[in-house]
Amino acid sequence: MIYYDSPNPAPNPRRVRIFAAEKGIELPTQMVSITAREQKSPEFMALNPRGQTPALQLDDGTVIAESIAICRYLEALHPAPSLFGATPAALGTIEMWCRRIEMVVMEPVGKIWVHTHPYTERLGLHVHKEYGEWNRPRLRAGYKMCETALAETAFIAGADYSIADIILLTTVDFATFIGEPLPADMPHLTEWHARVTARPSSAA
Ligand SMILES: N[C@@H](CCC(=O)N[C@@H](CS)C(=O)NCC(=O)O)C(=O)O
Repeated sequence: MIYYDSPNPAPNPRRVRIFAAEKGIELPTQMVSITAREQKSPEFMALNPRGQTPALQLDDGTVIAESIAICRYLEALHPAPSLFGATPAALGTIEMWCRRIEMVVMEPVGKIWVHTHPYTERLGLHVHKEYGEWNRPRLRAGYKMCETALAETAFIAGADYSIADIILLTTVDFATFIGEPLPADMPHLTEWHARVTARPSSAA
């Protein structure tokens, strides 16, 4: 098995590293440099036609790309501790939060990154500054949804730490890196961030 990884601040490969750390799984790793554009090399594109990290190549050659698909594979191999939910209700609630975070937090962060950040401008991507700016209040609204939920529960999908916390943590840290720190008027989200950052896995 080879895990094709990229260093921080890339948020998606970090999801898998945190997930593996929570489960105590060691992943034989090969680094792919995003700054050197190695993810767009013909060799890597043959593994993952999206030209993105992470990707996991199994011993029989099968390639699983998409961070959450890799985590699901690892969960099936190592069911305990369950991070996708051990009961039908937990499974549904965790999945709901994963989708919400992807759609209302990660999505605006990605748009702010691509459309306002000097790094992506240098890459010559198709940049629409106004659209990037329009996503800043969308991100705040996404954070507000999390803030309201975290007033009631220790973790984003309930009483237990889950994959949804991993998606939110990696997204928040990447947002901070691109100049969008957590809003100062969201104390529950700020406390949650300290709580999940205190876990040893967050160093991944
Ligand atoms: N939906 C994918 C997103 C993967 C992704 O956006 N990877 C970023 C690193 S965080 C990447 O490879 N960016 C470089 C590029 O798109 O060329 C996942 O969850 O794995």
